[in-house]
Amino acid sequence: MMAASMKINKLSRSILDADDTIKRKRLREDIPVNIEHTCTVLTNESYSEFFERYLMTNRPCILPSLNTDSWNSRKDWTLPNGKPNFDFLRDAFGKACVPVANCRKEKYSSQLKEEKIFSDFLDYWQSYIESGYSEGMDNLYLKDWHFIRDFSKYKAYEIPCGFSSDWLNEFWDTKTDKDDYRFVYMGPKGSWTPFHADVFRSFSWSANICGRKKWIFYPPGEEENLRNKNGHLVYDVNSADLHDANSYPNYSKVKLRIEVIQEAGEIIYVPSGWHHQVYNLEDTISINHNWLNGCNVDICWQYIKDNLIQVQREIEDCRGMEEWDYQCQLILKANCGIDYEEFLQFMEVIAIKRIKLLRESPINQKECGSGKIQDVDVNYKPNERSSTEKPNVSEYENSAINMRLPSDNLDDGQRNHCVFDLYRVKDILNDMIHTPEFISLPGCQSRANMLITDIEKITNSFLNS
Ligand SMILES: O=C(O)CCC(=O)C(=O)O
Ligand SMILES: [Fe+2]
Repeated sequence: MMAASMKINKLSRSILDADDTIKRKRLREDIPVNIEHTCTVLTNESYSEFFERYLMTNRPCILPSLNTDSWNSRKDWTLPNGKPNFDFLRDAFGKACVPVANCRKEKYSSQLKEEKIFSDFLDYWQSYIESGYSEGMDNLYLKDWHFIRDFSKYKAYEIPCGFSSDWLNEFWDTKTDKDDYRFVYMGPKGSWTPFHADVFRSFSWSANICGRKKWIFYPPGEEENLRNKNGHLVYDVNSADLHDANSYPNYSKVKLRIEVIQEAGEIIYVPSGWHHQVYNLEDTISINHNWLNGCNVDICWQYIKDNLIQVQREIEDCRGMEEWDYQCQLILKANCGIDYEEFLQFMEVIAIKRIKLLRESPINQKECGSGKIQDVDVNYKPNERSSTEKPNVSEYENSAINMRLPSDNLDDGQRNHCVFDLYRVKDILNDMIHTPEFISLPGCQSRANMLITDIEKITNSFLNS
């Protein structure tokens, strides 16, 4: 099992100066018509620039293979000719149970999926290659394999520093019903992923261990033109159906579609809410993560609120029923994977870790409180809290989020990052406490208010120092 970890990188102070920076920087007018191939090697030194240039602006880019050249997976999983090393993969991981999609079979607007033993999948893949990718055979795609969860001791890769502010995995690692958003994909030439945007409208990054992918992107908002008359998103953006104006009445309004090829070793960064469809142009293996942080948490929160509105519409006819709001939250959790109370827990976990870090590492010990707090590792399990219990900072400090905190005192750049994160959480909390469905949840309003007060206390002492 992988211990939860958080890495705090350095952010320049300028990020804290303009309060509206994020939304201002995401303006639709300056969406590029091409995906930039940067030469950025993601290091501690380039972190702040990458953060401001791509994460805050929510613009995609492709990063060079220098970022993955040292990964074990690139050495062990591939042959010198760039093809997958089937023998290594079979010996090392053959017994694992893996999710496999059938790219030729659509079911409920996604690909039909089944579980397979990994060595059987590899046998299939090799025979498909030997058949010359016969049309008569299925095209199977291993996807969404929680590889790190299954093989945590094998260090397949290192998370590139530009992607390390990852609240999503940081939070999910603290939960008892652990889940994560760290995946391996393996598919033969011609395998593909239908049109979608990522879970919770998170970011994703995807690194090609071997092979090549073609990505087709539509910037946020453009997907509205790719819905049929019933409001369903098209499954395949290359389908001829789109040209039938009766079925897809808004297709002619599409302004921008961007295609890009990602080569072996390169990493693509997929921003929040950018819908995409992906093809493997060769036998391809990739590693990807979904992640969220202060740059896109507002997009995620808006997405959850929009989902609740949809749920409310669906069960409008029983609005008079007892516990209608509660039922809506249950359906929201089922549809979306999270409900309002859990989203509050998410914000609490993220904020309280940072408050703790700033308290442990104050610039001015007298102003900021008690100075060094002991490292603790006890039993806090966020999802066991009943919604009426109020959290407080000390409760989280005495908690078993087995976290790997920076061992030394934070430097200025890391403190800036914590403050940036806390500002972003505070923005969300301020929106929550003005949302009627949130206010009506027992105990949540006071928890949010308490956290806002704690955040203000620590960030004000930081700014005044
Ligand atoms: O590589 C693929 O087939 C899909 C990957 C994807 O959708 C993503 O990384 O967001
Ligand atoms: Fe995706």
